[in-house]
Amino acid sequence: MKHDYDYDLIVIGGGSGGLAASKEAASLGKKVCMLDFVQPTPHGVTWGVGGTCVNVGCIPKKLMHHASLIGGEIEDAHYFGWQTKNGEPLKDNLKHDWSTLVNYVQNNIKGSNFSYRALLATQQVKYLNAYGTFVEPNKLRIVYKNKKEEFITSKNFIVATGERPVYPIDCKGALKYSITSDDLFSLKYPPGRTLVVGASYVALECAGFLRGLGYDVTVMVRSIVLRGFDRQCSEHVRNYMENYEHVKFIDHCVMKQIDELKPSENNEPPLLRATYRNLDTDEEMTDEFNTILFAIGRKPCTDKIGLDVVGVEMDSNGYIPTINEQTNVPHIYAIGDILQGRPQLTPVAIEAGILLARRLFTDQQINCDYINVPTTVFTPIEYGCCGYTEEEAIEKFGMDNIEVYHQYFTPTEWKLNYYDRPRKPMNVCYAKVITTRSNDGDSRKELLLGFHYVGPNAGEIIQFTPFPLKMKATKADLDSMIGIHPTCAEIFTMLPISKRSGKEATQQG
Ligand code: FAD
Ligand code: NA7
Repeated sequence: MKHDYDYDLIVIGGGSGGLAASKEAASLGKKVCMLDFVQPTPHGVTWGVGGTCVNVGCIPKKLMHHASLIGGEIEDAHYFGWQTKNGEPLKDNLKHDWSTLVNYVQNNIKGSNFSYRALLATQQVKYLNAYGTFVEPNKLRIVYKNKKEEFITSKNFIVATGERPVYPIDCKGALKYSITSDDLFSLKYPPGRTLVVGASYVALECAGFLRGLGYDVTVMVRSIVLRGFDRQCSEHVRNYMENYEHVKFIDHCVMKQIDELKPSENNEPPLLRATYRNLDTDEEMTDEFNTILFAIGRKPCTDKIGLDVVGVEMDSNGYIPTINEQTNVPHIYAIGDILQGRPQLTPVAIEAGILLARRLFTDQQINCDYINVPTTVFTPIEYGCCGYTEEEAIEKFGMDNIEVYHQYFTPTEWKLNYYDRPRKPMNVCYAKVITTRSNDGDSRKELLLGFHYVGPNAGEIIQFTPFPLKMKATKADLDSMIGIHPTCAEIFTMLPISKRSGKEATQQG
């Protein structure tokens, strides 16, 4: 039976994955509609097309991280001869203005929203700023901001609705008085004394840049920092933040209640009282903060879009299991953060979206490869990694069958006057390569398994490490590379010391 659908493809969600899939399908001559609608945060914050990455994720986060790094550079500038016209150190004449940063960041975001809309128009993607819900297998109800309702149909669907931050269910006052990363990047007032609840990468990144901008920051950790990342590197990041950036950490505690002592007025932050509980002792404690930011995880936006009506299977947390992005309902696909067990990163959503569109509408049948996806945590000392963590390698291959090569080092740029550089001490950067172990010590038989790097420009350095991992290169291949001197990346070309040898792994000289 022939059906007359409105579109060949409807994409629900205009974030990293949805935009990429829509544009690719349209470029292949298909009739495509992309829906994107942002539900406001409890504080009424909303944003334009582009999804999490561009509006409330990667981009504003990286800009604010960079703002904090600039402060660090200015602190050190006098060792390099820079001073004010009166001959004073720049750092003594430094003050950060939150509203200037927020304004520029928001202008940048609005520029991106505008260019996405323009690109969608030129690429013939029908963009609707409306919320979509399945009502039949091939039919959506769409609702615009003004509550106007329409129905549209399509032969194929891609669900790319992403995630939103969760609030705790057991902390009184959280919804009313606290914020999440969805509010932070457009916050009207300077955050002031801040409590960040949560210890994963969103939490530590926000804590890191706020501290770098000069705010007093405390992180509340329920169990461990950076669950899922290499333990040694995660602890290294935490220790750096604690010892050299003076971020405070409260361990084994959870929030119980937030009370407002003074509301926000005239762009000044409010004053809040946090009541929290120690999980070991059950002791209850209170402290005062201007801002309480919850970064305790994110929830997939899959529960209110009629997936149950059309029979799309989800797990108990709302993530969608797929085989090559196809759900159990053959004409409904899913990409991005809502996928079960896939890395939740922008380039992953983009790659999956583009390849899926090509598979749907051309003969090209290349699947998205979710293995060896590199990532970076943009904390004050950055951490980039790709491949196995040390724990995963031990679990998979056994302690006796892996080798861990490592080295602490100091970037050349950090060496001037190092004894007087509180945030850039000697040998605080770290590199680690995990390999399989050869019985006879022949590095040509040591297969590379994982790269870990803690130091400046981690994202730039770790970006190329999937390549040797995908090519199944060996430690000998790595050793045969000649470095670029003087750089941080060259550390990976000179890692002779294995943990097993017990030799000192700090760089001399
Ligand atoms: P999203 O980008 O979230 O887009 C989903 C869109 O669908 C949203 O606009 C949503 O409003 C819309 N939508 C939802 N339901 C409907 C509906 N029913 N109808 C219409 N529209 C709907 N990743 C990195 O790679 N690098 C980073 O440095 C990085 N930093 C991050 C920092 C933060 C603070 C956060 C929160 C995330 C970060 N990420 C980072 C993760 C990255 O942002 C996500 O992996 C990526 O945005 C996922 O893309 P997506 O297409 O799945 O969903
Ligand atoms: P994650 O990675 O799910 O981490 C959540 C963090 O919050 C983690 O440290 C949790 O600790 C902690 N958590 C969870 N619930 C609570 C409560 N109730 N109280 C205190 N602490 C809690 O979430 P993120 O938001 O950081 O990142 C999600 C994805 O978004 C990420 O993959 C990026 O791609 C973007 P735990 O270890 O469970 O004790």
